Amino acid sequence: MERYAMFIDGEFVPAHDASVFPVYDPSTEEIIAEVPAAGSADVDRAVRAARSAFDSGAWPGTTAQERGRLLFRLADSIRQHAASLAQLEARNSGKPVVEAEFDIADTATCFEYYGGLATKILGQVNPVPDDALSLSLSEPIGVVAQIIPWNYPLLMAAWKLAPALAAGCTCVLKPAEQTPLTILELARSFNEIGFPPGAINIVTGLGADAGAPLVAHPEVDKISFTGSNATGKGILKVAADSIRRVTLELGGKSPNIFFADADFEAAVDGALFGVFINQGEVCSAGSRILVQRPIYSKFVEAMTAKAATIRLGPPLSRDTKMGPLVSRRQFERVRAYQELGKQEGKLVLGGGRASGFDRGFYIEPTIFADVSNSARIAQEEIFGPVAAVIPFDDEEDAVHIANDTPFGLAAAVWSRDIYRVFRVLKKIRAGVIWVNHMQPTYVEAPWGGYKQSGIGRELGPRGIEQYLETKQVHINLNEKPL
Ligand code: TXE
Repeated sequence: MERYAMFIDGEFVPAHDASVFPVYDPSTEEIIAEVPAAGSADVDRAVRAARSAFDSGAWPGTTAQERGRLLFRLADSIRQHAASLAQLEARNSGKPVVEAEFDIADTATCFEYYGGLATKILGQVNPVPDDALSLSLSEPIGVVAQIIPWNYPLLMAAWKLAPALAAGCTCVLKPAEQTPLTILELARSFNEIGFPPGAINIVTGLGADAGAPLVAHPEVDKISFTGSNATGKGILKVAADSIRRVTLELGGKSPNIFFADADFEAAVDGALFGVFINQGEVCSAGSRILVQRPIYSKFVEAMTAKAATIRLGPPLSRDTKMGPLVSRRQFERVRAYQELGKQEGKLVLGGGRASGFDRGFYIEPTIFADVSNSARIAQEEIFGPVAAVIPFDDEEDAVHIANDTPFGLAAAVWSRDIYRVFRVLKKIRAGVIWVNHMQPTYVEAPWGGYKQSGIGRELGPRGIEQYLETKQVHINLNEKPL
Protein backbone atom coordinates (compact mmCIF):
# COMPACT_ATOMS: atom_id res chain seq x y z
CA MET A 1 0.00 0.00 0.00
CA GLU A 2 1.34 3.41 -1.02
CA ARG A 3 1.25 6.40 1.31
CA TYR A 4 0.84 9.70 -0.45
CA ALA A 5 1.28 13.27 0.74
CA MET A 6 -0.58 16.22 -0.75
CA PHE A 7 1.09 19.11 -2.55
CA ILE A 8 0.93 22.56 -0.96
CA ASP A 9 3.23 25.53 -1.59
CA GLY A 10 5.71 23.41 -3.54
CA GLU A 11 6.03 20.75 -0.83
CA PHE A 12 4.59 17.31 -0.21
CA VAL A 13 2.90 17.50 3.17
CA PRO A 14 0.60 15.42 5.40
CA ALA A 15 -2.65 16.79 6.82
CA HIS A 16 -2.07 19.15 9.78
CA ASP A 17 -3.45 16.52 12.14
CA ALA A 18 -1.87 13.62 10.19
CA SER A 19 -5.27 12.12 9.36
CA VAL A 20 -5.60 10.00 6.25
CA PHE A 21 -8.28 8.22 4.26
CA PRO A 22 -8.11 4.99 2.25
CA VAL A 23 -8.19 4.75 -1.53
CA TYR A 24 -9.50 1.58 -3.14
CA ASP A 25 -9.03 -0.59 -6.19
CA PRO A 26 -12.69 -1.06 -7.21
CA SER A 27 -11.94 -4.33 -8.98
CA THR A 28 -10.65 -6.01 -5.80
CA GLU A 29 -12.21 -3.75 -3.12
CA GLU A 30 -8.74 -3.63 -1.53
CA ILE A 31 -7.10 -0.54 -0.13
CA ILE A 32 -4.26 0.48 -2.44
CA ALA A 33 -3.20 3.78 -0.91
CA GLU A 34 -3.57 6.15 1.98
CA VAL A 35 -3.94 9.83 1.29
CA PRO A 36 -4.01 12.88 3.61
CA ALA A 37 -7.50 13.84 4.76
CA ALA A 38 -7.31 17.61 4.60
CA GLY A 39 -9.40 19.81 6.85
CA SER A 40 -9.96 23.56 7.05
CA ALA A 41 -6.43 24.25 8.31
CA ASP A 42 -4.86 22.49 5.31
CA VAL A 43 -7.20 24.18 2.89
CA ASP A 44 -6.33 27.51 4.46
CA ARG A 45 -2.63 26.80 4.03
CA ALA A 46 -3.11 25.92 0.37
CA VAL A 47 -5.26 28.96 -0.38
CA ARG A 48 -2.74 31.25 1.34
CA ALA A 49 0.05 29.73 -0.74
CA ALA A 50 -1.95 30.31 -3.90
CA ARG A 51 -2.80 33.86 -2.76
CA SER A 52 0.82 34.66 -2.13
CA ALA A 53 1.96 33.19 -5.50
CA PHE A 54 -0.67 35.36 -7.14
CA ASP A 55 -0.24 38.61 -5.20
CA SER A 56 3.57 38.50 -5.33
CA GLY A 57 3.42 38.03 -9.08
CA ALA A 58 5.38 34.76 -8.78
CA TRP A 59 2.96 33.19 -11.27
CA PRO A 60 0.91 35.94 -13.00
CA GLY A 61 4.10 38.03 -13.26
CA THR A 62 5.80 35.46 -15.47
CA THR A 63 5.58 36.08 -19.18
CA ALA A 64 2.89 34.36 -21.19
CA GLN A 65 5.68 32.63 -23.11
CA GLU A 66 7.11 31.24 -19.91
CA ARG A 67 3.74 29.98 -18.70
CA GLY A 68 3.20 28.36 -22.08
CA ARG A 69 6.60 26.67 -21.97
CA LEU A 70 5.97 25.23 -18.52
CA LEU A 71 2.65 23.80 -19.67
CA PHE A 72 4.39 22.24 -22.68
CA ARG A 73 6.94 20.69 -20.32
CA LEU A 74 4.14 19.32 -18.20
CA ALA A 75 2.56 17.78 -21.32
CA ASP A 76 5.94 16.18 -22.16
CA SER A 77 6.24 14.79 -18.67
CA ILE A 78 2.76 13.27 -18.94
CA ARG A 79 3.67 11.64 -22.24
CA GLN A 80 6.88 10.24 -20.76
CA HIS A 81 4.95 8.65 -17.91
CA ALA A 82 1.83 7.87 -19.92
CA ALA A 83 1.95 4.09 -19.49
CA SER A 84 2.30 4.16 -15.70
CA LEU A 85 -0.25 6.96 -15.30
CA ALA A 86 -2.77 5.03 -17.41
CA GLN A 87 -2.24 1.92 -15.31
CA LEU A 88 -2.68 3.80 -12.07
CA GLU A 89 -5.76 5.56 -13.42
CA ALA A 90 -7.30 2.25 -14.46
CA ARG A 91 -6.43 0.60 -11.15
CA ASN A 92 -7.87 3.42 -9.06
CA SER A 93 -10.99 4.28 -11.09
CA GLY A 94 -11.90 0.89 -12.55
CA LYS A 95 -11.92 2.07 -16.15
CA PRO A 96 -10.33 -0.21 -18.78
CA VAL A 97 -6.65 0.58 -19.23
CA VAL A 98 -7.14 1.04 -22.97
CA GLU A 99 -9.60 3.87 -22.22
CA ALA A 100 -7.27 5.28 -19.57
CA GLU A 101 -4.53 5.50 -22.20
CA PHE A 102 -6.78 7.75 -24.30
CA ASP A 103 -7.52 9.87 -21.23
CA ILE A 104 -3.84 10.35 -20.45
CA ALA A 105 -3.09 11.30 -24.07
CA ASP A 106 -5.96 13.81 -23.92
CA THR A 107 -4.59 15.15 -20.64
CA ALA A 108 -1.23 15.90 -22.27
CA THR A 109 -2.97 17.48 -25.25
CA CYS A 110 -5.00 19.70 -22.94
CA PHE A 111 -1.90 21.14 -21.24
CA GLU A 112 -0.31 21.59 -24.65
CA TYR A 113 -3.35 23.37 -26.08
CA TYR A 114 -3.55 25.86 -23.23
CA GLY A 115 0.24 26.22 -23.26
CA GLY A 116 -0.18 27.46 -26.82
CA LEU A 117 -3.13 29.65 -25.91
CA ALA A 118 -1.22 31.39 -23.10
CA THR A 119 0.42 33.68 -25.67
CA LYS A 120 -2.85 34.34 -27.51
CA ILE A 121 -4.83 35.98 -24.71
CA LEU A 122 -5.71 39.27 -26.31
CA GLY A 123 -7.24 42.53 -25.25
CA GLN A 124 -9.26 44.90 -27.41
CA VAL A 125 -9.31 48.49 -28.60
CA ASN A 126 -12.86 49.78 -28.31
CA PRO A 127 -14.40 52.11 -30.92
CA VAL A 128 -14.91 55.23 -28.76
CA PRO A 129 -14.69 58.81 -30.14
CA ASP A 130 -11.34 60.03 -31.45
CA ASP A 131 -10.45 62.05 -28.39
CA ALA A 132 -9.93 58.94 -26.28
CA LEU A 133 -8.44 55.51 -26.46
CA SER A 134 -10.45 52.75 -24.84
CA LEU A 135 -8.87 49.40 -24.08
CA SER A 136 -10.19 46.12 -22.75
CA LEU A 137 -7.48 44.28 -20.87
CA SER A 138 -7.71 40.59 -19.99
CA GLU A 139 -6.38 39.85 -16.53
CA PRO A 140 -6.26 36.63 -14.52
CA ILE A 141 -9.07 36.35 -11.98
CA GLY A 142 -6.75 35.38 -9.14
CA VAL A 143 -6.89 32.36 -6.84
CA VAL A 144 -9.12 29.61 -8.16
CA ALA A 145 -10.63 26.67 -6.28
CA GLN A 146 -11.14 23.66 -8.51
CA ILE A 147 -13.14 20.63 -7.44
CA ILE A 148 -13.33 17.60 -9.66
CA PRO A 149 -15.07 14.20 -9.82
CA TRP A 150 -13.79 10.65 -10.13
CA ASN A 151 -14.85 9.56 -13.62
CA TYR A 152 -11.93 11.11 -15.56
CA PRO A 153 -9.58 11.93 -12.70
CA LEU A 154 -6.43 13.24 -14.41
CA LEU A 155 -8.23 14.59 -17.47
CA MET A 156 -10.63 16.63 -15.32
CA ALA A 157 -7.64 18.01 -13.42
CA ALA A 158 -6.17 19.10 -16.77
CA TRP A 159 -9.44 20.70 -17.92
CA LYS A 160 -9.31 22.86 -14.78
CA LEU A 161 -5.58 23.49 -14.25
CA ALA A 162 -4.44 24.06 -17.83
CA PRO A 163 -6.62 27.10 -18.74
CA ALA A 164 -6.31 28.62 -15.26
CA LEU A 165 -2.52 28.40 -15.26
CA ALA A 166 -2.29 29.69 -18.83
CA ALA A 167 -4.40 32.69 -17.82
CA GLY A 168 -2.06 33.43 -14.90
CA CYS A 169 -4.32 32.24 -12.08
CA THR A 170 -3.02 30.22 -9.17
CA CYS A 171 -4.87 27.03 -8.28
CA VAL A 172 -6.01 24.93 -5.37
CA LEU A 173 -7.36 21.71 -6.83
CA LYS A 174 -9.25 19.10 -4.83
CA PRO A 175 -9.50 15.74 -6.58
CA ALA A 176 -12.37 13.39 -5.76
CA GLU A 177 -11.71 11.31 -2.65
CA GLN A 178 -12.19 8.12 -4.66
CA THR A 179 -9.47 8.93 -7.23
CA PRO A 180 -6.70 11.23 -6.02
CA LEU A 181 -3.72 9.14 -7.10
CA THR A 182 -2.79 10.17 -10.64
CA ILE A 183 -2.78 13.90 -9.92
CA LEU A 184 -0.59 13.27 -6.85
CA GLU A 185 1.79 11.26 -9.05
CA LEU A 186 1.86 14.06 -11.58
CA ALA A 187 2.54 16.61 -8.84
CA ARG A 188 5.95 14.98 -8.37
CA SER A 189 7.04 16.74 -11.56
CA PHE A 190 5.74 20.25 -10.75
CA ASN A 191 8.85 21.60 -8.98
CA GLU A 192 11.29 20.16 -11.48
CA ILE A 193 9.32 21.61 -14.38
CA GLY A 194 9.64 25.01 -12.73
CA PHE A 195 6.19 25.95 -11.41
CA PRO A 196 6.77 28.38 -8.53
CA PRO A 197 5.59 27.29 -5.07
CA GLY A 198 1.91 28.04 -4.60
CA ALA A 199 1.03 28.19 -8.30
CA ILE A 200 -0.50 24.70 -8.14
CA ASN A 201 -1.72 23.16 -4.90
CA ILE A 202 -3.36 19.76 -4.63
CA VAL A 203 -5.45 19.24 -1.52
CA THR A 204 -6.84 15.77 -0.90
CA GLY A 205 -9.86 15.18 1.27
CA LEU A 206 -13.55 14.53 1.56
CA GLY A 207 -16.17 16.85 0.12
CA ALA A 208 -17.52 18.04 3.46
CA ASP A 209 -14.13 18.39 5.17
CA ALA A 210 -11.93 19.77 2.39
CA GLY A 211 -14.25 20.78 -0.48
CA ALA A 212 -16.64 22.85 1.62
CA PRO A 213 -13.97 24.98 3.35
CA LEU A 214 -12.25 25.49 0.02
CA VAL A 215 -15.42 26.82 -1.56
CA ALA A 216 -16.13 29.04 1.45
CA HIS A 217 -12.59 30.43 1.78
CA PRO A 218 -12.69 34.23 1.52
CA GLU A 219 -9.39 34.42 -0.38
CA VAL A 220 -10.74 32.34 -3.28
CA ASP A 221 -11.72 34.50 -6.26
CA LYS A 222 -13.28 31.85 -8.47
CA ILE A 223 -14.70 28.36 -8.08
CA SER A 224 -14.78 25.82 -10.88
CA PHE A 225 -16.67 22.64 -10.07
CA THR A 226 -17.54 19.45 -11.90
CA GLY A 227 -19.74 16.99 -10.07
CA SER A 228 -23.27 16.33 -8.92
CA ASN A 229 -26.17 18.70 -9.35
CA ALA A 230 -26.83 18.74 -5.59
CA THR A 231 -23.27 19.69 -4.66
CA GLY A 232 -23.18 22.26 -7.47
CA LYS A 233 -26.29 23.97 -6.13
CA GLY A 234 -24.77 24.09 -2.65
CA ILE A 235 -21.59 25.65 -4.03
CA LEU A 236 -23.56 28.29 -5.91
CA LYS A 237 -25.34 29.28 -2.70
CA VAL A 238 -22.08 29.62 -0.78
CA ALA A 239 -20.52 31.60 -3.62
CA ALA A 240 -23.52 33.93 -3.70
CA ASP A 241 -22.62 35.37 -0.29
CA SER A 242 -19.57 37.14 -1.66
CA ILE A 243 -20.48 37.11 -5.39
CA ARG A 244 -17.64 34.72 -6.19
CA ARG A 245 -17.29 33.73 -9.86
CA VAL A 246 -18.45 30.18 -10.51
CA THR A 247 -18.26 27.70 -13.37
CA LEU A 248 -20.28 24.50 -13.00
CA GLU A 249 -20.45 21.26 -14.99
CA LEU A 250 -23.19 19.14 -13.47
CA GLY A 251 -23.86 16.20 -15.70
CA GLY A 252 -26.96 15.34 -17.65
CA LYS A 253 -29.41 12.90 -19.12
CA SER A 254 -28.43 13.27 -22.72
CA PRO A 255 -30.71 12.07 -25.54
CA ASN A 256 -29.19 9.99 -28.32
CA ILE A 257 -31.78 10.32 -31.12
CA PHE A 258 -32.06 7.78 -33.93
CA PHE A 259 -34.23 8.51 -36.97
CA ALA A 260 -35.35 5.63 -39.16
CA ASP A 261 -33.10 6.71 -42.05
CA ALA A 262 -29.87 6.56 -40.00
CA ASP A 263 -27.09 4.17 -40.98
CA PHE A 264 -28.34 1.24 -38.92
CA GLU A 265 -25.06 -0.46 -37.99
CA ALA A 266 -23.31 2.79 -37.10
CA ALA A 267 -26.38 3.87 -35.14
CA VAL A 268 -26.48 0.73 -33.02
CA ASP A 269 -22.76 1.07 -32.27
CA GLY A 270 -23.28 4.73 -31.46
CA ALA A 271 -26.07 3.93 -29.04
CA LEU A 272 -23.93 1.39 -27.18
CA PHE A 273 -20.79 3.49 -27.14
CA GLY A 274 -22.80 6.49 -26.00
CA VAL A 275 -24.11 4.87 -22.86
CA PHE A 276 -21.60 2.15 -21.97
CA ILE A 277 -18.21 3.86 -22.47
CA ASN A 278 -16.39 4.29 -19.15
CA GLN A 279 -19.04 2.03 -17.50
CA GLY A 280 -21.58 4.77 -18.19
CA GLU A 281 -19.84 7.01 -15.67
CA VAL A 282 -19.85 9.90 -18.11
CA CYS A 283 -21.53 13.27 -17.67
CA SER A 284 -22.54 13.32 -21.34
CA ALA A 285 -23.63 9.66 -21.49
CA GLY A 286 -26.34 9.10 -24.08
CA SER A 287 -28.47 7.47 -21.41
CA ARG A 288 -31.80 8.22 -23.09
CA ILE A 289 -31.90 6.39 -26.41
CA LEU A 290 -34.73 7.79 -28.54
CA VAL A 291 -35.59 5.56 -31.49
CA GLN A 292 -38.12 6.28 -34.26
CA ARG A 293 -40.93 3.74 -34.35
CA PRO A 294 -40.32 2.14 -37.80
CA ILE A 295 -36.90 0.82 -36.66
CA TYR A 296 -37.66 0.58 -32.94
CA SER A 297 -38.03 -3.19 -32.46
CA LYS A 298 -35.16 -4.08 -34.76
CA PHE A 299 -32.97 -1.48 -33.06
CA VAL A 300 -33.68 -2.70 -29.52
CA GLU A 301 -33.02 -6.26 -30.65
CA ALA A 302 -29.70 -5.39 -32.33
CA MET A 303 -28.57 -3.22 -29.42
CA THR A 304 -29.38 -5.89 -26.90
CA ALA A 305 -27.62 -8.63 -28.85
CA LYS A 306 -24.48 -6.56 -29.24
CA ALA A 307 -24.45 -5.22 -25.68
CA ALA A 308 -24.62 -8.79 -24.41
CA THR A 309 -21.16 -9.35 -25.90
CA ILE A 310 -19.47 -6.50 -24.02
CA ARG A 311 -16.55 -8.05 -22.21
CA LEU A 312 -16.40 -7.15 -18.53
CA GLY A 313 -13.12 -7.71 -16.78
CA PRO A 314 -10.28 -6.40 -14.69
CA PRO A 315 -9.33 -2.84 -15.64
CA LEU A 316 -5.71 -3.73 -16.33
CA SER A 317 -6.52 -6.42 -18.90
CA ARG A 318 -6.26 -5.11 -22.45
CA ASP A 319 -9.26 -7.22 -23.51
CA THR A 320 -11.56 -5.55 -21.02
CA LYS A 321 -14.26 -3.34 -22.50
CA MET A 322 -16.01 -2.53 -19.22
CA GLY A 323 -14.55 -2.45 -15.74
CA PRO A 324 -16.14 -2.14 -12.30
CA LEU A 325 -17.86 1.01 -11.07
CA VAL A 326 -15.68 3.35 -9.07
CA SER A 327 -16.95 2.67 -5.56
CA ARG A 328 -19.35 0.70 -3.43
CA ARG A 329 -21.52 3.79 -3.10
CA GLN A 330 -21.79 4.22 -6.85
CA PHE A 331 -22.40 0.49 -7.27
CA GLU A 332 -25.28 0.60 -4.79
CA ARG A 333 -26.71 3.70 -6.39
CA VAL A 334 -26.72 2.12 -9.84
CA ARG A 335 -28.08 -1.17 -8.47
CA ALA A 336 -31.00 0.77 -6.98
CA TYR A 337 -31.74 2.30 -10.39
CA GLN A 338 -31.62 -1.16 -11.97
CA GLU A 339 -34.31 -2.29 -9.54
CA LEU A 340 -36.36 0.85 -10.10
CA GLY A 341 -36.11 0.32 -13.86
CA LYS A 342 -37.71 -3.09 -13.51
CA GLN A 343 -40.87 -1.30 -12.34
CA GLU A 344 -40.64 1.53 -14.84
CA GLY A 345 -39.62 -0.16 -18.10
CA LYS A 346 -39.18 -3.48 -19.84
CA LEU A 347 -35.87 -5.07 -18.87
CA VAL A 348 -34.25 -6.46 -22.03
CA LEU A 349 -30.67 -6.89 -20.83
CA GLY A 350 -28.77 -7.17 -17.55
CA GLY A 351 -30.41 -5.69 -14.52
CA GLY A 352 -28.07 -6.84 -11.76
CA ARG A 353 -24.58 -7.36 -10.46
CA ALA A 354 -22.34 -8.94 -13.10
CA SER A 355 -21.76 -12.63 -12.50
CA GLY A 356 -18.37 -14.29 -12.67
CA PHE A 357 -16.64 -11.96 -10.21
CA ASP A 358 -16.25 -12.88 -6.58
CA ARG A 359 -15.39 -9.29 -5.69
CA GLY A 360 -15.30 -5.85 -7.24
CA PHE A 361 -18.07 -3.41 -8.14
CA TYR A 362 -18.97 -5.03 -11.47
CA ILE A 363 -22.40 -4.34 -12.83
CA GLU A 364 -24.20 -5.74 -15.88
CA PRO A 365 -24.72 -3.53 -18.91
CA THR A 366 -28.43 -2.90 -18.60
CA ILE A 367 -31.07 -1.90 -21.13
CA PHE A 368 -34.66 -0.96 -20.39
CA ALA A 369 -36.98 -0.66 -23.40
CA ASP A 370 -40.41 1.02 -23.73
CA VAL A 371 -39.49 3.58 -21.09
CA SER A 372 -41.68 6.63 -20.65
CA ASN A 373 -39.68 9.86 -20.63
CA SER A 374 -41.37 10.81 -17.38
CA ALA A 375 -39.98 7.72 -15.60
CA ARG A 376 -37.30 8.39 -13.01
CA ILE A 377 -34.79 6.27 -14.95
CA ALA A 378 -35.32 8.66 -17.88
CA GLN A 379 -35.15 11.83 -15.80
CA GLU A 380 -32.40 11.21 -13.23
CA GLU A 381 -28.71 10.85 -13.91
CA ILE A 382 -27.74 7.26 -13.10
CA PHE A 383 -24.03 7.46 -13.94
CA GLY A 384 -23.67 3.78 -14.68
CA PRO A 385 -24.22 1.37 -17.58
CA VAL A 386 -28.00 1.69 -17.67
CA ALA A 387 -29.85 2.73 -20.84
CA ALA A 388 -33.47 3.83 -21.16
CA VAL A 389 -34.83 3.26 -24.67
CA ILE A 390 -37.78 5.47 -25.61
CA PRO A 391 -39.77 5.25 -28.88
CA PHE A 392 -40.85 8.37 -30.79
CA ASP A 393 -43.06 9.16 -33.79
CA ASP A 394 -41.65 12.16 -35.63
CA GLU A 395 -39.29 15.11 -35.41
CA GLU A 396 -41.56 17.15 -33.21
CA ASP A 397 -42.01 14.27 -30.80
CA ALA A 398 -38.24 13.62 -30.71
CA VAL A 399 -37.43 17.26 -29.94
CA HIS A 400 -40.12 17.42 -27.26
CA ILE A 401 -38.83 14.29 -25.50
CA ALA A 402 -35.19 15.33 -25.91
CA ASN A 403 -35.80 18.68 -24.21
CA ASP A 404 -38.09 17.33 -21.52
CA THR A 405 -35.54 17.05 -18.66
CA PRO A 406 -33.96 19.60 -16.32
CA PHE A 407 -30.59 18.92 -17.98
CA GLY A 408 -29.04 20.10 -21.23
CA LEU A 409 -25.45 18.97 -21.47
CA ALA A 410 -25.31 16.99 -24.71
CA ALA A 411 -27.37 15.28 -27.40
CA ALA A 412 -26.78 13.30 -30.58
CA VAL A 413 -28.85 13.13 -33.75
CA TRP A 414 -28.52 10.25 -36.23
CA SER A 415 -30.01 10.66 -39.70
CA ARG A 416 -28.90 10.79 -43.33
CA ASP A 417 -31.17 13.79 -43.98
CA ILE A 418 -29.06 16.91 -43.45
CA TYR A 419 -32.12 19.21 -43.49
CA ARG A 420 -33.77 17.24 -40.76
CA VAL A 421 -30.56 17.13 -38.75
CA PHE A 422 -30.30 20.92 -38.76
CA ARG A 423 -33.98 21.44 -37.98
CA VAL A 424 -33.65 19.16 -34.98
CA LEU A 425 -30.30 20.31 -33.65
CA LYS A 426 -31.38 23.96 -33.67
CA LYS A 427 -34.33 23.10 -31.44
CA ILE A 428 -32.44 21.00 -28.93
CA ARG A 429 -31.41 22.83 -25.79
CA ALA A 430 -28.00 21.32 -25.09
CA GLY A 431 -24.46 22.65 -24.98
CA VAL A 432 -22.93 19.92 -27.15
CA ILE A 433 -24.60 18.22 -30.13
CA TRP A 434 -23.11 15.35 -32.04
CA VAL A 435 -24.40 14.43 -35.49
CA ASN A 436 -24.01 10.80 -36.55
CA HIS A 437 -21.53 10.30 -33.72
CA MET A 438 -21.50 10.15 -29.95
CA GLN A 439 -18.99 11.41 -27.39
CA PRO A 440 -16.01 12.72 -29.38
CA THR A 441 -14.61 15.57 -27.29
CA TYR A 442 -11.82 17.85 -28.39
CA VAL A 443 -9.91 20.30 -26.25
CA GLU A 444 -10.26 22.84 -29.06
CA ALA A 445 -14.08 22.98 -28.82
CA PRO A 446 -16.26 24.38 -26.01
CA TRP A 447 -17.83 22.05 -23.46
CA GLY A 448 -20.66 22.75 -21.03
CA GLY A 449 -24.37 22.66 -20.52
CA TYR A 450 -27.68 24.45 -20.90
CA LYS A 451 -30.24 24.48 -18.11
CA GLN A 452 -29.30 22.56 -14.94
CA SER A 453 -26.26 20.98 -16.58
CA GLY A 454 -24.20 23.94 -15.54
CA ILE A 455 -22.93 27.45 -15.98
CA GLY A 456 -20.11 28.48 -18.29
CA ARG A 457 -17.99 26.58 -20.79
CA GLU A 458 -14.73 24.72 -20.47
CA LEU A 459 -12.23 23.85 -23.22
CA GLY A 460 -11.38 25.80 -26.34
CA PRO A 461 -10.73 29.54 -26.20
CA ARG A 462 -13.89 30.00 -24.11
CA GLY A 463 -12.38 27.78 -21.45
CA ILE A 464 -9.68 30.33 -20.75
CA GLU A 465 -12.19 33.18 -20.53
CA GLN A 466 -13.55 31.52 -17.37
CA TYR A 467 -10.30 32.49 -15.70
CA LEU A 468 -10.04 36.06 -16.98
CA GLU A 469 -11.48 39.36 -15.82
CA THR A 470 -11.98 42.24 -18.24
CA LYS A 471 -10.60 45.62 -17.25
CA GLN A 472 -11.74 48.62 -19.27
CA VAL A 473 -9.17 51.41 -19.52
CA HIS A 474 -10.16 54.83 -20.82
CA ILE A 475 -7.29 57.11 -21.86
CA ASN A 476 -8.09 60.72 -22.54
CA LEU A 477 -6.42 62.07 -25.69
CA ASN A 478 -7.95 65.52 -25.48
CA GLU A 479 -5.49 67.93 -23.85
CA LYS A 480 -8.37 70.10 -22.64
CA PRO A 481 -11.11 67.72 -21.60
CA LEU A 482 -14.43 69.23 -20.57
O1 TXE B 1 -20.64 13.70 -6.51
P1 TXE B 1 -20.17 14.97 -5.71
P2 TXE B 1 -20.57 12.14 -6.08
C1 TXE B 1 -23.15 12.78 -10.41
C2 TXE B 1 -23.48 11.35 -10.78
C3 TXE B 1 -23.12 10.61 -9.53
C4 TXE B 1 -23.52 11.60 -8.47
C5 TXE B 1 -22.87 11.44 -7.12
O2 TXE B 1 -24.84 11.26 -11.04
O3 TXE B 1 -23.82 9.41 -9.42
O4 TXE B 1 -23.18 12.85 -9.00
O5 TXE B 1 -21.46 11.47 -7.23
C6 TXE B 1 -16.70 17.19 -3.92
N1 TXE B 1 -18.34 21.20 -1.13
N2 TXE B 1 -21.85 13.16 -10.90
O6 TXE B 1 -21.23 11.95 -4.78
O7 TXE B 1 -20.49 14.84 -4.27
C7 TXE B 1 -16.30 15.74 -3.84
O8 TXE B 1 -15.35 15.55 -2.81
C8 TXE B 1 -17.34 21.11 -2.03
C9 TXE B 1 -21.82 13.78 -12.21
O9 TXE B 1 -19.20 11.64 -6.19
O10 TXE B 1 -20.67 16.15 -6.43
C10 TXE B 1 -15.76 15.52 -5.23
O11 TXE B 1 -14.44 16.05 -5.33
N3 TXE B 1 -17.02 19.99 -2.67
C11 TXE B 1 -20.52 14.46 -12.45
C12 TXE B 1 -16.69 16.37 -6.10
O12 TXE B 1 -17.29 17.32 -5.21
C13 TXE B 1 -17.74 18.88 -2.42
C14 TXE B 1 -19.32 13.71 -12.02
C15 TXE B 1 -17.81 15.58 -6.79
O13 TXE B 1 -18.57 14.92 -5.81
C16 TXE B 1 -18.81 18.90 -1.50
C17 TXE B 1 -19.49 13.13 -10.69
C18 TXE B 1 -19.09 20.12 -0.83
N4 TXE B 1 -20.08 20.24 0.05
C19 TXE B 1 -20.73 12.83 -10.21
N5 TXE B 1 -19.36 17.67 -1.46
C20 TXE B 1 -20.34 15.05 -13.80
N6 TXE B 1 -20.78 16.29 -13.99
O14 TXE B 1 -19.74 14.48 -14.67
C21 TXE B 1 -18.67 16.90 -2.32
N7 TXE B 1 -17.67 17.63 -2.92
